[in-house]
Amino acid sequence: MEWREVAIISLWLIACAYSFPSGSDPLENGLETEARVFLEEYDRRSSEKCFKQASANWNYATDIREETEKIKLQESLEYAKFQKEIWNNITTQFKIRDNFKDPALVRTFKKIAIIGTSASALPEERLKEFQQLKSTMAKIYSTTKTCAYEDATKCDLSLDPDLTEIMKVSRDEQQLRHVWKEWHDKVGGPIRQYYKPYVGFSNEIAKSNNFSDAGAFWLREYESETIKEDIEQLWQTLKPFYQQMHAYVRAKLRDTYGGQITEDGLIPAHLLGNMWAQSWENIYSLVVPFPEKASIDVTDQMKQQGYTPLKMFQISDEFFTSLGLIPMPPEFWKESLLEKPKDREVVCHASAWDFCNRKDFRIKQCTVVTTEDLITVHHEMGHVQYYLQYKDQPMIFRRGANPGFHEAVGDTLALSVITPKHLKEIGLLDSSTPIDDYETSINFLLSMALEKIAFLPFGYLIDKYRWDIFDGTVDSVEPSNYNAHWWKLRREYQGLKPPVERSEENFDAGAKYHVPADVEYLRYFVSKVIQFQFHRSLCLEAGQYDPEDPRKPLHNCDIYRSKAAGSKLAAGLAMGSSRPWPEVMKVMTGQDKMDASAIREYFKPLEDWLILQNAKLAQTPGWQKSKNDLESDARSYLEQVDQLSSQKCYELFVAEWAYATDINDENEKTKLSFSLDIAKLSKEIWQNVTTTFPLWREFKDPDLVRKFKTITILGSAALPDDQYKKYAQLETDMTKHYSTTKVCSFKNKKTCNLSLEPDLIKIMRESRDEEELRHVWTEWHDKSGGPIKQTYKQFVEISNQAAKLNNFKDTGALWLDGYESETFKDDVEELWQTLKPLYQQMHAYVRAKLRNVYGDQFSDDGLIPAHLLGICQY
Ligand code: KAW
Ligand code: ZN
Repeated sequence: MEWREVAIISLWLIACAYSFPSGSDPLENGLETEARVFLEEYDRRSSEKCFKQASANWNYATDIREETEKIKLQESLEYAKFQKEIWNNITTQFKIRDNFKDPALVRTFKKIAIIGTSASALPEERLKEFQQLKSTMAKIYSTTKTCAYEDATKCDLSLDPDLTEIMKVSRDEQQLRHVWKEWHDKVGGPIRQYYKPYVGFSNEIAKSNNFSDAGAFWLREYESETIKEDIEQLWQTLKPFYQQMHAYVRAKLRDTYGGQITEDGLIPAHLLGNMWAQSWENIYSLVVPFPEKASIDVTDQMKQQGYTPLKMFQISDEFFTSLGLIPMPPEFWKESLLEKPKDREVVCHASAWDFCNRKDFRIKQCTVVTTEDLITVHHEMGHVQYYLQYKDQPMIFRRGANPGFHEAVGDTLALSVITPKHLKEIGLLDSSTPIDDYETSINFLLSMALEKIAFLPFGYLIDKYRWDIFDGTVDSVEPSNYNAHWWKLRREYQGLKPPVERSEENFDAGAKYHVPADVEYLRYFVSKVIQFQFHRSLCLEAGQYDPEDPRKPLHNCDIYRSKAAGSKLAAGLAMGSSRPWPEVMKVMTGQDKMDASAIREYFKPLEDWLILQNAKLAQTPGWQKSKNDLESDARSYLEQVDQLSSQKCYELFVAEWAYATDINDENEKTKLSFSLDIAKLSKEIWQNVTTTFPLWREFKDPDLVRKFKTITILGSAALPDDQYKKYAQLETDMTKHYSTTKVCSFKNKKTCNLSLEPDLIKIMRESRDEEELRHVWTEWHDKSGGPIKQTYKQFVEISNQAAKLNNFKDTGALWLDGYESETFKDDVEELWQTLKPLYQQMHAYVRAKLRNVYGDQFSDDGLIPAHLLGICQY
């Protein structure tokens, strides 16, 4: 992108008319006056340097050769030297630049300083290495050829136009798969080795500018602290609509590709009419809602009418000027490259150029006569229109209000151009075709959504991916999972899967232009949202849209020939980046925020139709998560559960403690209600787990599986609420009875207030009076055990019922499960058998000794009466 930065930095001077406005404040600090003089000189020099560099870049991009590459690299180093020099001057001469009174001056210096720091971040040798690295990646992308499906020896197919065309028109799954694989293997693969060093260089430069990494450095252009959150929120608002589209398209693709669409709900990435599955308008014919009604694919018409690339640009220019906007200057028509030359290699990916001399603006595009390219032509023309509108700004402000604005200009106009109404007007749609009926509108809106809505997750994930690489998230997980992470995001956001097996030999992100070309991509996501805000505002201005009038819906609006709309647009564009973007947006739309309401409104009839249609076709929007994603979701779910249940557990224990230390009705009630609460919570968790993570047993992380095992064994909480209540009451009744049973004294039969602890225990321990011991033993067993026999029976029944709900045969089996061993019962038996002889020796010895004390109590059977052993319970 260095040439564009050049374009932005230069040209500030040349004529006083557009030089930096001099301060009118007579008290202005002398340094500020000096600063203005400095800036004028800077502007003059930088525009010259920019022109030189842009020319060298152009010569390379329109004729890829070693020689042109060498010159391009030399010029970019020259330019960096100049930036370094400026940086040194600024830091020595204008140390207090942040305290200038004129805020425009402060803004200017801030922007120049960043460019300067970037150039100074690396010593010349390393900068050269970095530039070479980028050039190599971009060259691989632009010059790679692939082999044909029908003929493995024919290996001269380029992306533009060959592969793009096949991806667009072929419905042969094998051929599509072949083309997809060829491109991704042959471009992504070789780029992979350069990408890591590229990331290192990029981060180094970002850090020298006090940004945490290159991702944060890119985001600075949006001048907002909350940009990441704002984007995420926009995506969340639009995601349900995307998922409806995805479900509908998936169902339709099944009709064509049958078995390719599998249970997991993911769409294979080669079936969507585009190499990156980034927009899907090329499969319109496979998914058209009302085939008998009109469609806006006017490619055939264009061909029939003998359209050429030049004609497409003229049509676009005419639309711009119809709004009172600036026509393309003669230099544009003379110097632009609008078709792919046959005699040399060029960078075919479209771009729009500013040569920083206020005269020379060009487009380079390997234009093909299709509807899709007609839109791209408008897109590129939008960039040039922006250049023309802000050409009188100081160089440093000759930039989009933010990168998304630059991408949105041409697209905004194209929203009018592509309406059936406009296509009729320019003779691309037969004037007798009915277009005002519901079915035609749905056809039209679906074709638009295939371009705009399908694009959204792609527009978001490319930079999400690179943010994760720049900030180390990706490398820190595993040494090298660049490609796995790419497919993780492709799956998560777009609901796609690779058509063939991928590995870490591949680098599929590298097969998308902007990755090797080092172009930030969030701009296109932003553009897709804000172009509808611009469209709505311009349509209101043109009187073409009325929210109250159903005959004037937003999607039918065509601003053609509206000077009012044109001047509103121009007012915003002419500001360049001289003010923060919310101010510019305010000028253009009256709003100062990005907002999805316009795009939602535009597509509202289609969204409603899709919801209904999916319901009819029994299509559930969404797709299966990958095991890894499920595992990390599961992990965070468990963390939540842990927090919640430790809180609940604490409350229950407080209540149980209160009850155990003061048995009364009130405390009993509280305790029971807390335990019911916990049982309900456990059940809810169990239900969530079984619906959200039904396959938790297959998780890779054994720790996670263990945790799930624990929380999915509910114990008594598995009982239905009323049964659980009964169970808890029975348990409380029994333990209460045990704890509160009183018995009568042996010595004084009328005293009946002896408790187990300490009274009975003491007697059992200390008394040697056989009759007293027998009395106490009998009293305790009769009074504590006897009355709960019925309760216990019920308790056994209900607790077995709970065990069964947990898939155990009875409560005993559930208890044993806690020992996590299949052989536990046998193991215990074996232990017992080992210890039994010792026990029997003890028994015989104690029996002999006891016989000395209680002689007549012992009979021949060898048994010891249970009340003579000192402890009550035996
Ligand atoms: C798209 C955009 C509009 C309409 C349909 C579309 N389909 C897909 C996209 C997004 C994206 C893509 O192809 O993935 N579109 C482009 O890349 C169009 C090319 C560009 O005009 O955006 C071009 C890209 C570029 C950037 C930097 C160096 C080289 C090429 N951007 C510019 O020319 C440009 C001009 C002025 C300011 C900023 C960028
Ligand atoms: Zn663009």
